[in-house]
Amino acid sequence: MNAESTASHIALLRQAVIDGQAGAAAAATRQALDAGLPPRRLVDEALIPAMDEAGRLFECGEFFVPELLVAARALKASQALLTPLLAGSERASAGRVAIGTVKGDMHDIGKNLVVALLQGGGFEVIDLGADVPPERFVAAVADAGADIVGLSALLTTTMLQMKSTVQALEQAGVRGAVKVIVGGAPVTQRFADEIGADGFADNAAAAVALARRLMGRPA
Ligand code: B1M
Repeated sequence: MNAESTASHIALLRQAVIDGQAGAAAAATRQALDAGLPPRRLVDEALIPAMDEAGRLFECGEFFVPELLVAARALKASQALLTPLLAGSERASAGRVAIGTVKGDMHDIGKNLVVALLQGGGFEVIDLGADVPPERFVAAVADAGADIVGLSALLTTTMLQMKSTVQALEQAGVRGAVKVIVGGAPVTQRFADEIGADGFADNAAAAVALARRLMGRPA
């Protein structure tokens, strides 16, 4: 496929997401995959830039929450087709990760990408969803034996829940049994250090490399 055709597949998908057209986003994804574009390229060059653009339009007052919601729905229509391809077929053996977006926070697109790539990296993933209170993370360690807890937050207000979750793990006496990794747009390495997390990753691929390192495996 030539560069022009690749660019046009990517532009079509990106625009369908920004416009909140779920059907068009799914169709553009299928066409791009049929044309041989790798799923990771569609995520990195169409889906993430589309949400960044939606965020920019929201910030400058051209988009409101309903537009963000339909854009997110369109992205998920594409993501549903890409996730099984990203997750691959490697047998889960690298470790067990319980992951969720913290309490009060409904943003789950980035977390879902981290889930897909962790699965692709051979991890068994317990996806707790969004708006997850600290006690559910504690239960995932105490009852389900998670080796790693993954916390995602997209709001400067909810990232404080990461600290509450680390404290809840300490209070439940299970902090020593688990590694905590954190990520999401407002989260930084400095914040991760401040709250006593074991690691920070600023994108989904880096989260997999970090999880592997924490499990004593080569990244
Ligand atoms: Co909201 N929202 N939103 N939103 N939203 C942001 C985050 C915001 C930056 C937009 C803006 O103002 N420019 C802003 C936050 C401001 C702040 O706190 N400083 C904001 C706001 C204000 C809000 C509301 C308060 C709006 C309102 O109601 N007035 C509200 C809050 C609702 C709530 O959660 N309680 C709200 C609602 C929503 C929707 C529901 C409409 C929708 C979410 C739909 C969904 O997720 N199901 C939405 C969206 C879509 C966005 C933007 C536009 C896009 C987020 C996204 O999906 N990015 C966002 C603006 C932006 O980020 N550009 C915005 C793409 C995604 C792939 O990236 O999630 O960063 P990201 O994930 C990356 C990395 O961060 C990392 O890997 C991922 C892949 O590379 N990563 C991890 C993520 N988690 C990780 C965990 C790890 C490791 C890495 O380890 C465990």
